[in-house]
Amino acid sequence: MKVKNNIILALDVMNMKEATEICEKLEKDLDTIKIGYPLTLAEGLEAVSEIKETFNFKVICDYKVADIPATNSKICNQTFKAGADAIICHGFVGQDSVQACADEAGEFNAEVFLLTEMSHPGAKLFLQENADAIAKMGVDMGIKNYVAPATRINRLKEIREIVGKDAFIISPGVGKQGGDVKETLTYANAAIIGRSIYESDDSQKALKDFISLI
Ligand code: NUP
Repeated sequence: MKVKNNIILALDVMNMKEATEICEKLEKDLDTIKIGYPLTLAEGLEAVSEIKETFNFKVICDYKVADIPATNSKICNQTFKAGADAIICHGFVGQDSVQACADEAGEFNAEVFLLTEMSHPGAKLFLQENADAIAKMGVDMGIKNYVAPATRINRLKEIREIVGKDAFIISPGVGKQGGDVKETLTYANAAIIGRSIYESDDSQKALKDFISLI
């Protein structure tokens, strides 16, 4: 995946009106948007189709898919049918569940991002000790895209070492969660940034400020 200015906007607003206004303001400097449960549960999966129809954005659906393979297939099927270019799935559920997502993505010429370690403090409790194994599993499976934390640069670096230089890593946790954009992009291909941009009084300036730091 190619990401303009190496920044992906996490569009976690709760209605389409706000989502559209932000997209209009930022479309010159962005080409990739991440939509998660907040907007999807508020507005339905149509939020994905609407963004795809209105803007020239790639859309990554952050549904952290984490179910049995049969259910994962159905979740991915609906998401890709709505027009998503990629979906984020959890790795802790194991190879068969991730493979179900990858297979469905293959049917739609779409992509899967494998979530390794999450960015919030609570990820240290259970996820961190298994994150390297999750990343290794992804490599063994031929997964090319990963999500790894901007909040713990050493862990981002270690996960980069496991997945290799050709893998595509997107990294959440820049800004509000404390991660630094420049440092993050030393190891990640793109930073995912949400609240620091869309909660700003001047979201255009907030985005440009991040871009100027890169
Ligand atoms: O480990 C993760 N951390 C994280 O923050 C995996 C994620 N997918 N996210 C998402 O990235 C989170 O749900 C939100 O959509 C975005 C970060 O947003 P913000 O902290 O910049 O507002």
